[in-house]
Amino acid sequence: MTNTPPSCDIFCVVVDNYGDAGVCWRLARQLASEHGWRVRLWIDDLAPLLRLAPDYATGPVEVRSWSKPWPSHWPASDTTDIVIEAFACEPPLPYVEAMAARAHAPVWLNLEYLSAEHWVAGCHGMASPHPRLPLVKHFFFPGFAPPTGGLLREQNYDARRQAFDGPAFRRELGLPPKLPDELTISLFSYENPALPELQHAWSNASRPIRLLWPGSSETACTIGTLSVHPLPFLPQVRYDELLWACDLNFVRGEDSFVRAQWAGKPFVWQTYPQSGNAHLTKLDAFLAIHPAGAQLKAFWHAWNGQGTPDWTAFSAALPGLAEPMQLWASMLAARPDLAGQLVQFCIQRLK
Ligand code: TRH
Repeated sequence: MTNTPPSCDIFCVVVDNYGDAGVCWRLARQLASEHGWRVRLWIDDLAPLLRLAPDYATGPVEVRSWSKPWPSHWPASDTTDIVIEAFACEPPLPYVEAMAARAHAPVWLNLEYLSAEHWVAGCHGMASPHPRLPLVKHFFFPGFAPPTGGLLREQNYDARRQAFDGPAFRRELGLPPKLPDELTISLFSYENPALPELQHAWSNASRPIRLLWPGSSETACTIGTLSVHPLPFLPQVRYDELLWACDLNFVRGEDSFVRAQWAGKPFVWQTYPQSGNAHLTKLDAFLAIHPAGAQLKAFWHAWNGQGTPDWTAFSAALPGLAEPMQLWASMLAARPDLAGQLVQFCIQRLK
C-alpha cells in the first residue's frame, strides 16, 4: 500500500429511529477526522442524519444518498479499500461484484449491534467467506470488554466535557438556573407504559424535579414538584451536553445508552424492544457486568416492562450511584475505542 490514506465506504440502512444513522455518522466522522481516512457514508434516508448533524454537508465525511435501485453495473475503480456495512445491511450486489473485481479485495466489515452478552467476545472478528465471490467479510462487534471491538468515543470527548458551561447551556435552551435542590432529568425513551406512573411520582417528590425532554411534542407544564420542559431534538454533539447537564438520564437503544455511560451520571436504559423478549436478555447481560447492576436492577426492569417503577426507592439510591457510574466510565475510557480498534483491524489486513 502507498502512503495515501485508506478510502472507506460505509453503508447504512435506516431501519427506524435515529440509532442506525447515529452510530454510522459517529463512526464515519471519527474515521475521517481522527484517522484521516477518506470516508463516504451511503445512507438510504437523509432525514435522521439532518437532525443528528444539521451541518453534515460541511465535512469531513462525504455523505451520499443510497438511492434504490442501485445502478446495475458499478466500476471497481469506484469501490474503496475498506467497506463497512452497518448492522448487516448488505451493500448492493453490483457494488459487491465490483469489490471482487479489484486487484486487492477490500477489507469488508459488518459492524454489529452492541450487546454485553457473553457470546459476543467469541464472535468478534469472525470471518465469513462469500459463497460465490473471492471476498471475506469479518464481523466487528462493539462491546464493553476485550476482546470485543470496544465503544465509540471521540478523542476530544474529555476536552469538550471540561469546556462545558452548564449555566450557559441552560440559558441557551431557555431554562431557568438550577435550583439548589433540583434534580434535573433528561428523558429519551420509546413509548413506555410506566411513564405516567413515574410522572405522578415526580409531581409528588421530596424535591423539585426538572424534566428535560428532547424531541417531545408535549407542552411545557408544572405539576406539583415536577416541571416539564420539552426541548427540540438536539444535534448529536449537543445531546452530550444535555447528558452532562442532568443528574439522571433516561436513554434507550444503543448510541444514547453509550453516551450516558460516558457522561458518568446515573442513567436508566430502555432497551430496543425485540421479539421473544431478547431485549431483556440484553438488559440483564449489561446489569451483570455493571458495578451498580444490583442497585439498578429493579428500577430498570420496571422501566422495561417488568413491574412498576418504585421512584422512592430509586431516588434514595441515587447518591450511592454517582461513584460506580464514574468508575465505570473511567474503566471503559481506559480501553481502546471502537474507531481506533477498527482502524488497527483493517490496517493488519490491508496489504
Ligand atoms: O433512536 P434509537 O431508538 O435508535 C435505535 C434504532 O431503534 C435502531 O433501529 C436500533 O438499531 C438501535 O436503536 C439499537 O436510539 P439510539 O441508539 O440511542 O440513537 C439515538 C441517537 O439520537 C443517538 O445518536 C443520540 C441521538 N440524539 C440526538 O442527537 N439528539 C437528541 O435530542 C436525542 C434525544 C438523541
